[in-house]
Amino acid sequence: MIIRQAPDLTENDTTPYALYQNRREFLKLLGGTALLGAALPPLAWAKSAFSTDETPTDFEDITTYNNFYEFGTGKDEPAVNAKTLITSPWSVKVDGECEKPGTYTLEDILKPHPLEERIYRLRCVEGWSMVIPWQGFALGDLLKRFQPTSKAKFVRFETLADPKQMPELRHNVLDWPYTEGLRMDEAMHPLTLLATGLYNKPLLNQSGAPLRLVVPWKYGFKSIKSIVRISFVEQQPVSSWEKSNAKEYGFYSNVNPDVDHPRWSQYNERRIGEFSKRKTLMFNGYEAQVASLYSGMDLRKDY
Ligand SMILES: Nc1nc2c(c(=O)[nH]1)N[C@H]1C(S)=C(S)[C@@H](COP(=O)(O)O)O[C@H]1N2
Ligand SMILES: [Mo]
Repeated sequence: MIIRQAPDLTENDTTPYALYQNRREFLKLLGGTALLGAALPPLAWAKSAFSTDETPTDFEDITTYNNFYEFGTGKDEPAVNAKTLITSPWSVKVDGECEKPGTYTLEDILKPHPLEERIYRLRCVEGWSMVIPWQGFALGDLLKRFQPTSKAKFVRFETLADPKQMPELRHNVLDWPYTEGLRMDEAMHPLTLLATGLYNKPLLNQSGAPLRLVVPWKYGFKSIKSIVRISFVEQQPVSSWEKSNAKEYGFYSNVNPDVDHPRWSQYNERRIGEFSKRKTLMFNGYEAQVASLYSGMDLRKDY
């Protein structure tokens, strides 16, 4: 087993927002939607100390093999159906236990935050995984701006729920809006990312445009897409998955090869694009960085 050293947290290797803005201007010059999927000149993204050096999964696989139940439960459906999602204008409602609640435009949200590249493993609870080169910034840097009070023990997130844009909302597969939550220290952890792009392109709708969470040491379903609401709360929130089946989906949902899902083993995983299976790593390989968050907890009970 490969044991990675914990990265140097003080290393500052981010891409300035100005550079990102220039790039956006540049992309506009090249001309709108024709660009999607086209080869783009590489931007000198500084690679985060948090990035894995494993080979990223193909762009095609990352953007056509998805879970986004609002657009259908088939893996191929979000890429086809999510075209109806309107991502501009976009705003995020911030409420609950904080000094600066309000409704913020996407521009307000993004402006002060330099984007950086983070190449992360993503492990779905169903037993497949990918390696995704995200662009984004630490969620904690955003949350601090809203000045959470001492009562804020958890953060709750909601995805947009608009039946006009999301065909699957007609069916009660899950309790909409899709809801997720993190403990405050998990939300503030420097690995926890708000992603705005992948492979140097703005997120496609199926990937959770314009803003999605990425919590790489937890099963993929914690990484909620197309976020429209962030709430600071005192009580542990109940996610859509926990509500649908609490025995199978707990609040923590840390990747853990020693704790099986009630209906299948979590011992190994299939990396999309690969044939043979590989062993699943504790905390999805981020043990050195996050194990201390759970010291003293029984991870069989708090699954
Ligand atoms: N709103 C919303 N977010 C979601 C989901 C979803 O169905 N709806 N699926 C989750 C699951 S189960 C996984 S594995 C990841 C998949 O992300 P990807 O499609 O970008 O690989 O998104 C998560 N976020
Ligand atoms: Mo998943």
